Amino acid sequence: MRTRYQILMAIALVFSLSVNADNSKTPEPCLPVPSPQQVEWQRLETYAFIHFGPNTFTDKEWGFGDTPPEAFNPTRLDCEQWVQTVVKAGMKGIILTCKHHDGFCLWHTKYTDYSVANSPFRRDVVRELSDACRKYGIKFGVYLSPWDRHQASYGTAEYVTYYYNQLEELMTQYGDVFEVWFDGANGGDGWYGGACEKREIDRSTYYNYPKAWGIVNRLQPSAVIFSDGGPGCRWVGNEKGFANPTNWSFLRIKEVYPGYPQYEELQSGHADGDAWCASECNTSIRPGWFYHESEDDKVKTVDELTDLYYRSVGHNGTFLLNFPVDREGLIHPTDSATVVLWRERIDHELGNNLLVNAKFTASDTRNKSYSASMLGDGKWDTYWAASDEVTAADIVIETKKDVTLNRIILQEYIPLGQRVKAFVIEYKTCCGKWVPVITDEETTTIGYKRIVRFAEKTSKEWRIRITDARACPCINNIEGFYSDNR
Ligand code: FUL
Repeated sequence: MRTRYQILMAIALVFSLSVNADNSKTPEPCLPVPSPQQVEWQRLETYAFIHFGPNTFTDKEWGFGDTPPEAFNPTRLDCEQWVQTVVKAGMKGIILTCKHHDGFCLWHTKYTDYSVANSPFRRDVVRELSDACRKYGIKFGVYLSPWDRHQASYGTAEYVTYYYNQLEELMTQYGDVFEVWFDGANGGDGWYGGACEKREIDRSTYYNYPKAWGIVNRLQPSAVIFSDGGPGCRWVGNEKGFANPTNWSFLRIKEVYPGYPQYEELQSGHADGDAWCASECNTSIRPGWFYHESEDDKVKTVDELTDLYYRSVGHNGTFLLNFPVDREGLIHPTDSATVVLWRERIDHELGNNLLVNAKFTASDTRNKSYSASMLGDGKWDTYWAASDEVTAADIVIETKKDVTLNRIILQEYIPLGQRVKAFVIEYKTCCGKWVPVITDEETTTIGYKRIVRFAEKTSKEWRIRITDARACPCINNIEGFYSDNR
């Protein structure tokens, strides 16, 4: 039995909704919302990682910091070859391990002798890569390992100052930086400088990350800061390159820090998070992050990479694919050939939008500026929106002739937040019945981009039923494709 109080509250709620709803206006943002930098970052969709350093020459993944600089001696290093490969693979930026856990610096830093400047190679790799990125019009990003197994001061306050100084060098001397990577593998125990010695640090406080992030914000205001818990973007909680189909771009931001133990949560984000922090799905094209000759025949296949694209970009994340540069200083030919073929595959699968001339109508439309016809116009900043009080609505798509589809792309207009909680894709059968398509993934969140693969169906009428949302849905794009690769 409802109490009189509950009934009065329900009436008050309905009344206040109808008083506040003003459907002649732009929808109110549904908090949390992304910053303009976060939106631009997510629209990059795919970009590359490069792991390169002494480990390349010693066949290790985690160097102890005791490899002499003489070991670093690539014979044909060519950053333009890296960038050209990445550009051909349709990726929009490169993040370089300027310093990995072994502490060796790939730039001419004034704070340590342990750098390329004292190797036979001598050249400043960070300079050459950042110049090449500018030349070819792609973005440059920085990975600077907080953990350092070379510096004798590691574990003391002196090291943290050293770390900030290095960050400052990288943020001021190499032009614009689009992303800065704060690795969650940030030390505590193990080998240092070749000695088996433990230095306990408290991962959540030692590095004073807010201070480091302040340096980035001051010197590179448009850079997005990556760590397990953002603040710009978050690790996705695995190193396999995928996000869960249900993927919120939110975190309970105060709970998560680099090295956060409950990292599996990051695969879906926090549905009740209070800050915008979308996921970046990182993985390597080979089993290791660094080059090992023994992995030359273990490069991921085009099929595997394509699947990961659907489960990263197509699950509301970005895709950060690593290339272990080899001992010559080049991206290995197998890796570069594979990644270029991968992009051709994606363009083949998602290049021909069969809904481009379709008619879109919606069961509810906020006002004529937000008409469903916007859904097919290919523009980023026009969108269909429902009325304020509507959190479930249908979009019907009609094509002139029958089309066969097995992929649908849906996008929310994220500057106003991530809203959709559940949806269903349907097609109309020849006897006029709406039937859901068969997919093995849950159809819950959409976010910046959701790509649903399903068993192919042929129809002239399709329907996207948004069955639940945090606020009135705002969708800016719907596309449909047929791929002969099921
Ligand atoms: C991890 C590191 O420990 C690996 O060596 C690699 O750099 C990967 C991208 O992040 O946390």
